[in-house]
Amino acid sequence: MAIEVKVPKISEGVDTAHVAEVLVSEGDTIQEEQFIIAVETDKASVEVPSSAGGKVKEIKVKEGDEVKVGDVILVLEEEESTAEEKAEEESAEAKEGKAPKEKKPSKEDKKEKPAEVEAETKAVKDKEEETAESEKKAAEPKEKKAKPEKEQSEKKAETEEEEKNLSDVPASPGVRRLAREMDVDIITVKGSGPGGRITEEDVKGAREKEEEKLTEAEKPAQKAPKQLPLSDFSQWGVVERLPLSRIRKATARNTAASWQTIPHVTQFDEADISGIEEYRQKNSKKAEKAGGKLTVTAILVKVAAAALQQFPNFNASIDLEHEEVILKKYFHIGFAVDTEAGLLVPVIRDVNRKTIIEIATEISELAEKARNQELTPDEMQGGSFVISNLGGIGGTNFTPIVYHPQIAILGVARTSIKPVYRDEKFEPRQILPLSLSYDHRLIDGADGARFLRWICQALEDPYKALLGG
Ligand code: CAO
Repeated sequence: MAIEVKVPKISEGVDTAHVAEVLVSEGDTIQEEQFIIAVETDKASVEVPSSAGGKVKEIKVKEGDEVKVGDVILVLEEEESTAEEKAEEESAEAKEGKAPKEKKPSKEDKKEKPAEVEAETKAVKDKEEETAESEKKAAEPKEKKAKPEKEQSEKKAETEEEEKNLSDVPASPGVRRLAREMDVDIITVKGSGPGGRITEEDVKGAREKEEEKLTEAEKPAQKAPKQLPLSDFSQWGVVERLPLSRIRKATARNTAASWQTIPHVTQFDEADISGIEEYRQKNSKKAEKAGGKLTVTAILVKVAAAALQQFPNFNASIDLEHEEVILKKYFHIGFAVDTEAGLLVPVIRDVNRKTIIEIATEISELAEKARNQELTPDEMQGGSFVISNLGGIGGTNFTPIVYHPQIAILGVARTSIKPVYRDEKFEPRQILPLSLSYDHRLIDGADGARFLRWICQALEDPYKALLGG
């Protein structure tokens, strides 16, 4: 069902405002009370909360628009299972005297979700699980559900009060956002700006005061702020603030979640690809005829799929919640594409069933689509391993970040000609530097080294790989 979220009454005697910032994007799933736009009036800057939760289907306003009370801000699609339904279920269970069930993954849950969603969901779950409190909570719902109506009306009154108070707080949307990010209750902050306006410095000061109050034992348990405080750079020179693009925001979220939750190790090795280079030259025309370009990336995609077949733990995900390893019996490989809009990772499916020429053609098509921002979400989902080739640009090596919920990623640096001692003499050979970053929770160092060595040997002696060596 579609729900329209409209501009609420902003403050006494004010009917119109300018949209200063749109805080959500189409496709986002938002909660009731989540801030969706920031508006500015002659009197104040206010962040407007959503009157309902659901998936954002359409955003009807943009920055700079003038809006008036009652205008539609966005259209939501109601989520299938609302929080209320879940609460009812839990309440029914509590009535029957059952402890709330551990939520079993549904069919939908089991489907591979985009890494972005999974990374966020997992990070939240991990935090919840880490506290011993969560176990205690499992025994509590019965008592809590005994007075739901009273609680609901109290909560509503609290929210209304908060909303009213928030709209009175003299602070810009940027300062409000900083307060949220730093977990500072902006209502309690005393403004030092003109007319009592709250500045960034006031928020940072309030955060510092909060932290000073904590005992050493309490400090580690605090929620880490999304970012460390920033200075006012304009004190040292001219600065410009630009909004982060959607892709940049997703990359920032994903890489940070991966970095924080996956204990990374990176293994380095080198492959002599002189033979592969000969093969590439010989077959380049054939690939061109098929509409592709026979690059080292295409060959690596094929070799990586063969390596994943040999080492199933690398074609996996780790599920700590259920204490299981999920082995994937499919071989879908993503490859990083550098685009003007940012990093995108399209996925080639069933690589084990495709020829190198087919893979080369698909890489050319998907890379082109990525650069034109024409990839569909489906074309970026379901990968179980990623190859990131920076060799066309340069570099001797690098440490890629694992693409959560995968287990490993292969980094490819620039091929160079090096003297290699063979048959009692030095020969100029084409050497490809490779790096493998992997999740140490599932992969031990020896296995990481074996996996990467296997890839190097398959590049140096493809027949061995074909024969299952
Ligand atoms: N060493 C030396 N040269 C290399 C190379 C390597 N490892 N990899 C590619 N090249 C060369 C190619 O042979 C080609 O040379 P010619 O133009 O002379 O034929 C040139 O670099 C450009 O390659 P390409 O881009 O046409 O094709 P590709 O299949 O090698 O790469 C793609 C495709 C999509 C991987 C690449 O264009 C790209 O976007 N790379 C960046 C990936 C990235 O951003 N990774 C970082 C992610 S963050 O971890």
